[in-house]
Amino acid sequence: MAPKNCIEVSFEVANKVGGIYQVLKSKSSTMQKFYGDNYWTIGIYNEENARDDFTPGKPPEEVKRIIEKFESNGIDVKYGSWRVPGNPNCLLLDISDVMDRADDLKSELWEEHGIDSMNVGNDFDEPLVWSNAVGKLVNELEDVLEGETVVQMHEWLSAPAMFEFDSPSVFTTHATVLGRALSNSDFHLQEAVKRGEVDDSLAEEYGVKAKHQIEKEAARGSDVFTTVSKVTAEEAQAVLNREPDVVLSNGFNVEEFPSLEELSFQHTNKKERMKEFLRAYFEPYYDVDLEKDPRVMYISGRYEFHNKGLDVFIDALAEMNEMDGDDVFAFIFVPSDVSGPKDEVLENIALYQELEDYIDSVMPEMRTQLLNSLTSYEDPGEKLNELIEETSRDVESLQHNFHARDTENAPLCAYDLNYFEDEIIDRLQSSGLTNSEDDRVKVVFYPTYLSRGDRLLSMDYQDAIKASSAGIFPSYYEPWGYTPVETAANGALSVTTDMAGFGQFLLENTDESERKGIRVLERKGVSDSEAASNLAEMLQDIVTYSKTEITERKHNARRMAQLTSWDKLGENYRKAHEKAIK
Ligand code: U2F
Repeated sequence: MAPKNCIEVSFEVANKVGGIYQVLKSKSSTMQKFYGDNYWTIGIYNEENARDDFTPGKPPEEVKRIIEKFESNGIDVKYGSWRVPGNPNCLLLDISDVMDRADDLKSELWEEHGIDSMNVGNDFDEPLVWSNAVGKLVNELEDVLEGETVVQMHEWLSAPAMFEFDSPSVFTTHATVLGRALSNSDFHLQEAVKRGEVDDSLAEEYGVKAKHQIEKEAARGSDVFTTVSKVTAEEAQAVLNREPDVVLSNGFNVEEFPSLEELSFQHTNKKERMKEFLRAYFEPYYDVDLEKDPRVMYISGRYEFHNKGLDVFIDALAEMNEMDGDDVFAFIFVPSDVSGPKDEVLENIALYQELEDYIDSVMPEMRTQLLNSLTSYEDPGEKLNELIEETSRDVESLQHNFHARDTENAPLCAYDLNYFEDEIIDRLQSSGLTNSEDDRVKVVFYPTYLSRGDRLLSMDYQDAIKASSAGIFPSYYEPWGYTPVETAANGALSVTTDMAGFGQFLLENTDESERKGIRVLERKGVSDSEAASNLAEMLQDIVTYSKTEITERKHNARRMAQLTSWDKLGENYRKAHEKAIK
């Protein structure tokens, strides 16, 4: 028997942070198929994100009473719907006025659960205060909802809610906090997982003690414990000492994306925009060949240098840099702490735009004079000549300004960072990728989330994918990995690895001959340097595909992404919820 109501709790409901947002968003219509109007989502209120994601609404009477109760207790609960397919019910909690409760809650964590949060950072207090309020809200909601309710929670951030209610619960972890921290260091996580035990004391050493303890408590105490792939299930067992009851592989709805025909049209337009950016970025220093269809690839994701395979990606680019072939452009879309776009880059773009505006402004007059002189029997073409002379003078001066850079290399990073030493820039420089004229591989490190109003690329992330040829994700630690799936859905080729949940899913469900559009790089039992060389070969292969081959492979990539459709994988959530009720 399935429960009648489902309350889904996550910090990423209507709050775009990372991969969990994508899980919830893409799954939303499937959940509504299961639960109809009895599907509720609960998140944190973040004014900026809510503006794009949340439609306020008028709450039903019984919910209004709950909201009033919370209000008198200092918490503003927003009622409405989340603007994702299906527009599910959504409650967002604004806890900004009650943050001073964090200390009392930490004492409670210690006294009642033995969780030591003495030395936590700022990123602990907000989820704790929010999650505690969520637990209380769930209790109230349960009282007014008819029939049985299951509460589906994601990540340690929502876990403290469980300490407040008794409803059947499913706790899903999308990685383990400790596993992620260990894996991004020199620690051999895979070996420890194989041995079946990862020592708790490591959590303190790696600065994640409180989060780890909460996660472990949630894994232990939930009715049903789940994670997103087999690889993370093994890790969870070793790190949290409970074997997940169900694996909830991450689905995706490719059918919500434009058709490949439509994408091919969009690719042409968006690539023009990207080429303009590359022209403005590099041409002030030297010529780059943008006339032939340039190959543009990118990596994206959180700044976890080793986990996300940034090291292997850069090393592979460095090897490619020594190989023969046309110029290749590589973007690194990895957000970091930035103060703003580099003045130098902004100036280059402004000068390029001046050139563009000037050309746009003289074209109509040039056209008229040209037509005049071509059609007239009397016009000796003097005006046209004058105009051409004047235009050449202007153009020369504009061109001079555009080429006036006295440095030889184009910048590696499009933004100013708020700190000195950066691992990505250091690795680029030490591996000889310096954006000099001779480099075959030109790199742009773009350390911020993409947005249309950023004054540089002026594209959102989805558009940047559409403009590119391939997304490369050589992850070492990746519970699932949405980025290669999204890349394929947007009509570009992609690379994942056998260490990523999604990569393993492909290996288990397809033959090698079927995987033409999404390649799976071997990282298991392979040294980093060997993986980088294999990736360099793969990339060299990808940038030399013919047009027909690319089209064929793009179709194949879409088919691969379709294998993860929520129509099929959503069933696992239902199973987990039924189990929790039992
Ligand atoms: C875990 O989380 P992650 O946040 O590391 O998740 P990814 O799967 O790498 O997804 C990153 C998301 O960020 C988005 C992009 C992805 O959906 O579309 N994004 C963006 O919106 N703008 C940008 O400029 C760049 C990226 C875990 F580590 C993953 O393995 C799991 O897949 C994930 C969900 O279970 O949870």
